[in-house]
Amino acid sequence: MKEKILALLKETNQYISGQDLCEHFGVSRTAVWKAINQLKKEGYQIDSVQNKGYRLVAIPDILSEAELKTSRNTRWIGKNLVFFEETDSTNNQAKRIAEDGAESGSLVVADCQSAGRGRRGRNFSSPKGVGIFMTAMIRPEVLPNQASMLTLVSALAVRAAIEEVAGLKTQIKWPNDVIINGKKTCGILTEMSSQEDYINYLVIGIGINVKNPDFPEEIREVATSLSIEGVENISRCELVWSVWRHFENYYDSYLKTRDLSELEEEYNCYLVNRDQKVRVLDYSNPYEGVARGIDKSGNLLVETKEGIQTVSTGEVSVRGVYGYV
Ligand code: BT5
Repeated sequence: MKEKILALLKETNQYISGQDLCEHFGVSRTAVWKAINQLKKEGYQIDSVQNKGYRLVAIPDILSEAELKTSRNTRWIGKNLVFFEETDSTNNQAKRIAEDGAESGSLVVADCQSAGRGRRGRNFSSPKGVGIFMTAMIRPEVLPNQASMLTLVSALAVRAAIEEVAGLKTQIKWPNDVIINGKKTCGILTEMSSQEDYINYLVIGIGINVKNPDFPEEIREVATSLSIEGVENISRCELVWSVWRHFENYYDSYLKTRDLSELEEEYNCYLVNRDQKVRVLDYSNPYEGVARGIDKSGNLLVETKEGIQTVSTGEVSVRGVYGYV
């Protein structure tokens, strides 16, 4: 009921009387009153005027199931939405629903995570009320070895969304970080369940620091948020859907060729360490070179004295020679 009333208030943008709401939804006055009170408690500013009714005055930044569902403007991602105030990891939840047969495009969103994960068991800081932690589960009809490129596709989508919603210029640190002024504002973790030549499902987990005023000591040097970069008042819901709208478009381009032929040029424009010295942390054999950009399979091309080395995702980390980027 709460969600339906919210949707109607958003749509009309005028006073609607309690009586009209009762009739429209076929419920009692008390039910309407309860729903309105719940919405107010969540932070919606609703004007109630006797003889006129209710009007939605302002929507604060609320990450909730009702707000997400009433603001979705994607084509297919998030039609099936699962929301948690808190969960261990949205990637774990997305895998659970995938195993239970959820449809491709299902989206899990959380306001905070108790066990947010990065790559290779690293931790991803996921405090309450300030960030976005979300995972889309898709069942792409591509080969397992074509799937890691979707991390790069997602990074493009996050970059475009941050520019659209916050007006901030961002760059991408290959393969999976979105960077503002040399610091990380978003990390992406793609995981897959596959057989030899078949993907059961893929989960794309995205964590964005939106309103974090500060970070734990151990990541203070490398992390930033959109508010630290000067943009307050961001609607996290708007940013969620902007990411997935952009993702849908980039994903269409990717599916045409099942590689990054159409996207490689754009990705390279935003690559933070293009033409910079990087250190490739290949465990057995670390080396330095100059990053030249990605190829159409999403590999990073690193020029060394021995020639161009092709670095594939998952195997190694790349660091700037003088710091994080
Ligand atoms: C990542 O790994 O950056 C992938 C992060 C993916 C997080 C999302 S949130 C939704 C979904 N659910 C999950 O459980 N995960 C996904 P990696 O490249 O390995 O980077 C991890 C490193 O980033 C850490 O070792 C820290 O140095 C740093 N870090 C941790 N938390 C951070 C944060 N909030 N912002 C910026 N850097 C952070």
